[in-house]
Amino acid sequence: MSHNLYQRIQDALFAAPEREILTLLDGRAIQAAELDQRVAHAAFVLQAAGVEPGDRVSVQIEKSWMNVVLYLAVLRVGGVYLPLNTAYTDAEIEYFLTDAEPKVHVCAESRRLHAESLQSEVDGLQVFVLGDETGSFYQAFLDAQQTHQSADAVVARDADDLASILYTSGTTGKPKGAMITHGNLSSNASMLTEAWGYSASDTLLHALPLFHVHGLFVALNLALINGGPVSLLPKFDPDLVLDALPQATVMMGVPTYYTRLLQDPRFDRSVSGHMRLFISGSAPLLVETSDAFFERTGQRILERYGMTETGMSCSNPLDGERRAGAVGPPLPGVSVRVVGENDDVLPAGEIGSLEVKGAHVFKGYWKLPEKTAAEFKGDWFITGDMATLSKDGYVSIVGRGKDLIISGGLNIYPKEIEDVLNDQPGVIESAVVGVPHPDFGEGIVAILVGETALDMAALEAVCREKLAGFKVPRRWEQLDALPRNTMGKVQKNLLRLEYEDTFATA
Ligand code: MLC
Ligand code: AMP
Repeated sequence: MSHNLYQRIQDALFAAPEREILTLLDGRAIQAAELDQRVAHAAFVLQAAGVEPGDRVSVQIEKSWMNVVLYLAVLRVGGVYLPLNTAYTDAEIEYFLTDAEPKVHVCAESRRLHAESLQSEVDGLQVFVLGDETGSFYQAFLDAQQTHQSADAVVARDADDLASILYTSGTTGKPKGAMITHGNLSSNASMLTEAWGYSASDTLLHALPLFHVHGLFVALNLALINGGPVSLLPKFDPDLVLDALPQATVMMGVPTYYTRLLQDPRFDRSVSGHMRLFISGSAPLLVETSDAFFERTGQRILERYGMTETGMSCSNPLDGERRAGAVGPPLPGVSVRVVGENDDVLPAGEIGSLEVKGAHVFKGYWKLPEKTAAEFKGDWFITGDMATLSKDGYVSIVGRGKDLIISGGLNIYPKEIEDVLNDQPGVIESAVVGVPHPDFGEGIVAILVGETALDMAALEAVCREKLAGFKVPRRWEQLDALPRNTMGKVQKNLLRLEYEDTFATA
């Protein structure tokens, strides 16, 4: 039996071939059987480009129906899908492509020349362009459609075979490729189906980007393995969401989506009352946001918890108490434990490091066996999050063991920014911290020590050139020295306190 996730999706599509499975902003809709046919044509293009099972296909494009088709086509041919945030700079892309060595890279026309310049570094790399129904990949797809050329078979895959590599940064500063298997994706989608009562009669309002776990694997996979329609929005925008809500039953988002919706007086019970479920994740949902949402709509947002390496691990219940400030019990098939500094499993209520175990846990980091080994204890994966487990089995994320900022649901590792800053002339050292931000949850502050007065505008320009825009600090400060403890470690907690009001009125 093949464990290719696409096989499961195809079975669901064929169960109701005429169902409008993808509905688009311009009013067009793609029926289920038609989606499978388009996937087969795109798969033909990939195979014609030489993509074989196990080959990586990296993708940095704007969200569109063709992006969905491309993702599914990569699964269908047994390739490894490697999505990249559209905000990543050329410098960041160079790192990902030379590390992952894809056979095919698909990007926007504006990124083509840079991608082609990497062909000398990445053996056999082919570059395609895909815009909004434009570009060489789209043209090849249309040609395949017109000449009736398709890759009809879904390539057989084992549960342990790779379906995707998602890069996630780390405290060492360099992003690591998390290797995610067909079995990981399939088991996580099954868990969520059960936990959230998801079915073909749900319509998903899809406003998330398609290049991270949340939009791609939690949202899209869940809807598609159930054969449920997806209302595909190009991005999160309150106007678009309000237009799409009447047709939807389920919405997923990062907390920023919900705080922004709450700022819109049009968002009330009359537009949300019919919804079955609002789900939040990727960053902590503040109790005050959860309560304000409940007051406005009469519905409690269901908060869940996960990460790139594991997919989803915990969720508040569909029925039963959705506890604000907690992420709920582990999902079916997931085990969790909270451990102390001596590796002892802690009793209920005590704060410790959260570890998870289950079929959803990834296979390891791409080309980094030692790093992989360091983050596992046997089958237990060390999440790097600090948590408590209540007597009745609810997990609460209370902090991070890792030095991580989460802004608008996007992870930012301070080390990556500090490395860039520390390399600049005149900079002696730097510390980057996240402080409360009313829109993004956390906003970034850079604190520097310089040989002389530093030119912050110039430093910001360097960051913009090297790092995606969402990683660029929004406040810049110079100090004579960074606060350190007796061990010489920078006391970021003091810096966070000092600058905590920075964005209070943002
Ligand atoms: C954009 N900007 C951000 C930002 N997003 N700044 C900080 N944090 C963010 N998240 C900056 C841009 O750099 C730009 O600034 C300016 O905001 C406008 O850009 P934009 O693209 O027009 O912004 P906007 O559309 O408002 O996007 C904000 C957002 C988006 C919150 C809607 O970031 C978003 O959809 N976030 C979701 C991310 C996500 O999918 N996370 C899941 C990860 S998976 P400038 O100055 O550069 O021009 C995961 C696991 C799990 O964590 O559990 O799910
Ligand atoms: P990523 O590495 O991008 O997949 O981000 C995963 C991290 O996001 C987790 O390790 C947590 O720190 C954080 N996260 C995800 N969901 C939640 C949540 N509901 N509450 C708090 N933190 C969360």
